[in-house]
Parts: sequence; C-alpha cells; structure tokens
Amino acid sequence: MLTVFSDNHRLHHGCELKDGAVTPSFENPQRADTVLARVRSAGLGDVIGAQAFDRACYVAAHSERYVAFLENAWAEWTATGKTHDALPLVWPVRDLAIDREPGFIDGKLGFYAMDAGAPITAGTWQAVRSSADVALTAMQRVIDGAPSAFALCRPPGHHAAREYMGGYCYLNNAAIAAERCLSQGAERVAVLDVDFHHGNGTQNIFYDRPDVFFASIHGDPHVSYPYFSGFEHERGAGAGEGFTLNYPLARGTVWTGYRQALSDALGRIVAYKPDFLVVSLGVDTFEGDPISHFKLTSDDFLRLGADIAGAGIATLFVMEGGYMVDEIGINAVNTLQGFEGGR
Ligand code: SP5
Ligand code: ZN
Repeated sequence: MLTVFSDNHRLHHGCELKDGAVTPSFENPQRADTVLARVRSAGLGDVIGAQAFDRACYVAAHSERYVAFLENAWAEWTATGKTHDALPLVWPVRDLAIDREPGFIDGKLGFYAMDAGAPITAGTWQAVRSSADVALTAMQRVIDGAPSAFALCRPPGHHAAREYMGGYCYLNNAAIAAERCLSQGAERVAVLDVDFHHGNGTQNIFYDRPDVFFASIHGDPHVSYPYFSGFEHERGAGAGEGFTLNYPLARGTVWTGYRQALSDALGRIVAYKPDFLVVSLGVDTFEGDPISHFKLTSDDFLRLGADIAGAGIATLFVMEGGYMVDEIGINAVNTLQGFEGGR
C-alpha cells in the first residue's frame, strides 16, 4: 500500500490545556515519525510526498472565513506582542452571540474553537495545509484506481468541523478527501471513523447530506471526550437523516464488543454502496493509550484491517489519533497490513 507523508508536520508542535494546566500536547511530531518508521521497517510499500492542492479543496469542507482565520491567526496573535502558542479563553455557548465574527484575535480563537486543545503556533498553518494535501494526494491515487492508500496525516482532522477547530484538529482531512471524491464524479462516499473519540467534525460537515454516509465507533460521550456529540440518537438531519450512525461503547471495551459494532457499521456501509470508503484511522483504541479507554491489542488491529477489507470498497486510510508513541506505528501498520491480507 502506498503511503503519502509530508515533513511539514514537524512545523506544528504545541501545548494543550489538560487537567487544569497548560502542558506539552500529547499530539506531538514524534507520532508521525514513529508511524513512518514502522511503514518503512514493515515494508508496507512506497512512500511519496504530498502535492499542493488548491485552497478551494479545503473550503469544500469548511467555511471561507474559518480557513481565512486559520491562515491569519498566528500573525494576528503575534501582532499583539505575544510569541508563545495561542489558545482560546472564552466561548460563545448557549445564549451568547454567535451571529458575528469577533474583530480581535482573542475573540476569534473562542469563536472558531471547541476546546483549548488546538493551539495556533508559528508553523501550524503550513503543517495543517500540508496534512490536508497528504490526504488529497492519497485520495487522488484511490480515485485514479488504486485499491487503497494511506494518508499519514498530522495534525489529525476528525474533530475539526465546518467552522471550528479542537481536539488537536484544524482542517478535517477525511472530510476534505471525501469532498474530493464527489468533485471528481463519485456519487456516494462513506466515512468510517474508528478513532477512540467521536468524529464530531466529520459528522458536523455531512450531517444534513445523503451523499456522504458517516459511521463512528467511539467511547460513550456520556463519559468520554468530546462529551457533547456522538450519542446514538444522532442520526443525521433533513435530507441527511439516517446517513449518520453512532456507536458509543463503554469504557473498557475489548475486541469482541468492538467487533459487533464494527460488523454492524460495515454492513450498513456496504448496503449504502459507496464509490469510496474513507477510514479515519485513530489507533487510540489501543489498551495502552494514555488518554483513551478501550482495550484493543496490537493483534486486534490486524483483525480491524481485515474486517474493513471485507467490505470490498476502494479505501483511503487517514491517520487520526493514537498517543502511545511506542506502539502507534505497529498498530497503524497492523491495520493496513490486515487490510491487505484480507482483500
Ligand atoms: C484526534 C484525537 O484523538 N483527539 C483527541 C483529543 C482529546 N483531547 C482531550 C482528552 C482529554 C482526556 N483526559 C483524560 C486524562 C487522562 N489522564
Ligand atoms: Zn482520538
């Protein structure tokens, strides 16, 4: 399987607000480098760089003003004299005004963020757009006829919605790839999100549409981040009703329980008859993950890949979360090799 990767990911490294303190982010450059090293040592296949895609490809999944915010945020932040990472500090919840974009960076950060886990740093925008370009480059290979490809994206994307960042995510790489399929002539695309955390951003972008089917298997938001989306009753709206599917699972879930949800989701995806499948591949479902609560083993990721292959759909894998740096490469590549063995 071909891997697409960009060194530009290293330009993004920052902090997060965690347990009441600003600390170095779990989402660090070592993650992608560890996965790349495993891709090479396991002999998964060729590794190529990303092509640059037009900004319009990002705006397909996000609003124009949000993309403009991401482009300009660091300049606006440093214009106030600061040199450290930018994080939001106030959010427009419930009855507060969401009908106008603030005119000052502090307000914009809260307006365009769901949490204080997505810092804006000097290199963030360049890394973020390269990450989207990695997804687009790999997606194009699949559109052009490859049975599968791996987009080794960093930063990840699935928490990023049409108009907000959060959870280490800025541009939604999986959603941007799905939009690319549609603009290149596909009629239907399915997104399967297997990251431990609910893919709220992807759900947000496609919630009212029938042309992208979204299924997510994740920690029950009653007790797991992102807390405010991913419940079973969220099934899409309007023309999109029935085209979003959520499988919230209990803390401590092991492969047998996980596989029941996976089989159901894959059955629904096959019935939808998509032209392409995009897998948001988070490996933070691993038993050793420091911020998540499922109990999959490294061998289970081989089974995950094989089950996905059973759907028989041309598939793009997009790297999302996974924070146990020692194992993240093994678990990601096991999924991809399990897929290849299961075809
Ligand atoms: C892409 C992705 O996986 N984003 C995840 C963002 C999660 N951010 C907040 C996690 C909070 C977990 N707190 C658990 C503390 C364990 N000591
Ligand atoms: Zn995650």
